[in-house]
Amino acid sequence: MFSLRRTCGLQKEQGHWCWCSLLEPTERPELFVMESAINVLVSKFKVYAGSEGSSDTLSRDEFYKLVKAELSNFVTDSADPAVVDQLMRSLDKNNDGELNFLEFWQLIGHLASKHGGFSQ
Ligand SMILES: [Ca+2]
Ligand SMILES: [Ca+2]
Repeated sequence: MFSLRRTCGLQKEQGHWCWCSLLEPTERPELFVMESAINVLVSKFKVYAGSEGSSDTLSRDEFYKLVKAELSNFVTDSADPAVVDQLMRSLDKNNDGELNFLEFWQLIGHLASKHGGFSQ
């Protein structure tokens, strides 16, 4: 399994050398899988954050929907609004009532660590 990496380089096109972007094969499947995982997290965040108010942050309702639909196996009592409220307050470091991506990312780190059996 391999992926394609975009680089810049000199390439001969129609008899002339030009500076173009090239696609090169790279054999780094592990990195590719991790990059895909990051892509999924970012695009899911954007989908939920984009439903109301600022598209860069999750409102309480957006966060509630995301947790319920996407993280219900990892977040205990994810259907309980009080639990999700408490969780949101613990992540909302600047206390603006919204979660930006980095505030949200703390939850992913915490869940991943717990899932992997690492000490907290
Ligand atoms: Ca939003
Ligand atoms: Ca915030």
